Amino acid sequence: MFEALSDRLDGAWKKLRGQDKISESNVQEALREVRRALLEADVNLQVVKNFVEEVREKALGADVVRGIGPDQLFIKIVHDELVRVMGETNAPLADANPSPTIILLAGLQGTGKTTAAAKLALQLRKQNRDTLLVATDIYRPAAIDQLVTLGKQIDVPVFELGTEVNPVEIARQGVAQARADQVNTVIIDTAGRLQIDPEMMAELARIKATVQPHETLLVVDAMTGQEAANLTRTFQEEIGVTGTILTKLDGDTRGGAALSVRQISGQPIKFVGVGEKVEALQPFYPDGLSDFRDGRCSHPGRKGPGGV
Ligand SMILES: Nc1nc2c(ncn2[C@@H]2O[C@H](COP(=O)(O)OP(=O)(O)OP(=O)(O)O)[C@@H](O)[C@H]2O)c(=O)[nH]1
Ligand SMILES: [Mg+2]
Repeated sequence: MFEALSDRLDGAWKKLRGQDKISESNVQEALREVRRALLEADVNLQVVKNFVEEVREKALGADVVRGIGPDQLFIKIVHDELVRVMGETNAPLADANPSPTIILLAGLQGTGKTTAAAKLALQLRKQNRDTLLVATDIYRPAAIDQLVTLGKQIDVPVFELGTEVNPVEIARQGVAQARADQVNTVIIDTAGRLQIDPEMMAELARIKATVQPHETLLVVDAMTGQEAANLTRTFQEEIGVTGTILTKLDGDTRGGAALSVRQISGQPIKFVGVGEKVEALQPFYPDGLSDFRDGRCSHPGRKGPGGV
């Protein structure tokens, strides 16, 4: 995901190669390259500013270690800062006791909520967790059918009450059903809107207040770029999220949304979507994200599933 970013970051290391130490003046140029690389990767401007400032302080305060050039030291500082911002390890999904674990999916239109609901159910099955999917999108005519079809495909039941019942009520009854059936996890799919819209937010807030989910996951399309930061902020302020699912990372994305979304929400990215198929969801491992491609970074970053 960050391949393009690490390519661009190469320019930053070059600024320090051959120097004998990191100084105010040479770090300035390297930082300018870092800033440019992040902006070109579509990381939000404010997030970039904070990031660069942190790296500057750490770079200037770093002790010189014999045998390690300033460029390598700088790579390590940038790497560590990326890992610090993104979190150290994978953040697992809640597993409530007593069950069911209640998961609410939220996000703008077309970001991949309905697909993610099915993908998540499939993931959970691998952990022997059975699920009930709940269809509350009564606004788009084919939305309920879409979830029902996905449910059939993966053999997971879907709770729906048609399009004439209020989404809050559908969610409430869906959770009651999961409880009665002693299902491990209930995943509530919700309607998306083109833009942040007060009605959508109010409805989501009502669903959340009613079902009291253990997880409220914001589904963000990685292609959203700069805007990802603003919408994350709004969802976080108005609804409150416990994590995000970043979708469409298989596309031509510059990956910067990951950094923005993580920083602004203050919550972990729990999964990434890497394709249209129901299998195409991976737990997100932040410590793998900044393995710089040319291998000069010695961090033993994890290249597991989702190691990007
Ligand atoms: N390439 C790719 N496509 C994806 C991914 N996730 C979802 N999609 C596609 O994105 C489109 C929208 O996905 P949906 O799951 O319907 O999105 P949604 O958020 O439920 O949309 P609304 O219900 O209209 O708000 C579909 O064509 C999906 O196949 C992904 O990770 N990669
Ligand atoms: Mg949908």
